[in-house]
Amino acid sequence: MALSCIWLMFFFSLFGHGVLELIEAFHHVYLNVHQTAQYSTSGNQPYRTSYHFQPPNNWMNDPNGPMLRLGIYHLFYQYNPKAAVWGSNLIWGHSTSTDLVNWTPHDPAIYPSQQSDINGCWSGSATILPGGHPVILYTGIDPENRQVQNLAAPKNFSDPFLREWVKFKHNPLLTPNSKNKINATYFRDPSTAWLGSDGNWRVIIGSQKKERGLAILFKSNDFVHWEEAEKPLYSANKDTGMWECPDFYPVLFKSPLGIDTSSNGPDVRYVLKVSFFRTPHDYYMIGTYNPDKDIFIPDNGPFKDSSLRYDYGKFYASKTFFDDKYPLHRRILWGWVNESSSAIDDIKKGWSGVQAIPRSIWLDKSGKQLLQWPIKEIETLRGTQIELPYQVLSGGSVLEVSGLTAAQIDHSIVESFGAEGKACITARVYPTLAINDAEAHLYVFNNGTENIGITRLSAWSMKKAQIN
Ligand code: DQQ
Repeated sequence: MALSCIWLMFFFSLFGHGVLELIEAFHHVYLNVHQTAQYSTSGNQPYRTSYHFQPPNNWMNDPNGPMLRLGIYHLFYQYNPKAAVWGSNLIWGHSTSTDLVNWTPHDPAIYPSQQSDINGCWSGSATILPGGHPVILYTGIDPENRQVQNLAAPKNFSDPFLREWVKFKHNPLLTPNSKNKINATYFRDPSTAWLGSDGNWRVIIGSQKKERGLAILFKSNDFVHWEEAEKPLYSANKDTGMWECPDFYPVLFKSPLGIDTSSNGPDVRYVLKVSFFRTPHDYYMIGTYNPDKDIFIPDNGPFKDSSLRYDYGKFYASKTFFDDKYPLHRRILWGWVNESSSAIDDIKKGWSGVQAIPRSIWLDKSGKQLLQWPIKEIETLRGTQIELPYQVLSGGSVLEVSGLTAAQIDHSIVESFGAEGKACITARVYPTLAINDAEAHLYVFNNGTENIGITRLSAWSMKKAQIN
């Protein structure tokens, strides 16, 4: 009784009186999912990471619905509870943290239980509504394998971990149909919604029409009834293929501070990121958003092969959220880092996929590109430090830095941040010798012909985080 009252009060304030009778909370216990998710990988695991986020076993891909609520960070993720490879029948895994470094696992949050997601719960995003209530929009795969958009909300708002989620009884909210002419296999991954000064919510959804990617814009005044805008927020002018996981958010000009997704104003620029299914890479553009006309005008024209990327290695289906945990004000970026190994190797080791270390992301002073840096909290894992003083590395020479063990280079992933966050490259590596307790060697190469002065070189061993 108490629970349904909370639901009613919540939806009363959220959706207004007329919509109340449409809402009904329910939750099926999907026994099979819970049982399977208990198993963990076993045996020799030299490539599992120590401080990159991974579930205990099986396949993980996109980060979903990251958010901060009441001092607790939530990360949901695309998870196959039954295998170490992708399967269309995906669910949302869920973990929480107070520092973005150590993570506690929870039961899966969203899994097939309605006609509108019976063939899989694909990617989506969280939006914090006025009053601090989070809701999730996500893509469901329906019985005809159409991609449709669904709404879910926490069952119990007084649970700080938001462990149980219930779905809107009248899902789906949005369907591809003959009227809107949206292709049913290219309609997915709702972004975090933002609120315009006209009181209407906006959300973008990834799609393609005639091989050209587009971010379709929908508007709503109650978060339940959505109308397609006359024009997409942005669309490609050439064959890019499907745009997945679009993300649209404001950044401050000449400040590294993050701002809420619905903020606007004279010092604000906008970022549109889309994940190109074909390549697969995450590209972004910086530009101006006109909230009256609901169009985005990129500074440097349409997407092209030379457009900016978040990361020049493996990093895909990323998503940001606004973090205002006191005293912070920052935007955090999550991104999925796939394996480079074969599916056969992944099945053998029993898992696949990690998340990159969450990164702070902000606009460079030039306004021309974004900067990224691993969140400060990751430094709490630093152990023994090795520090080399100023020295000159002559052209063609190699400097060896010893004293680290293999267990300290996070086993199978290397994330590099160059030029104070201007260029990021993430790679998967599967060493065969430098594993477990074997000694690792760190080398600094100067492959050029000129001598180079190294002002300072610091390296740390890293402690293990508590992850799931
Ligand atoms: N992964 C999800 C889709 C999304 C894709 C399915 C991106 O919703 O488009 O697992 O990696």
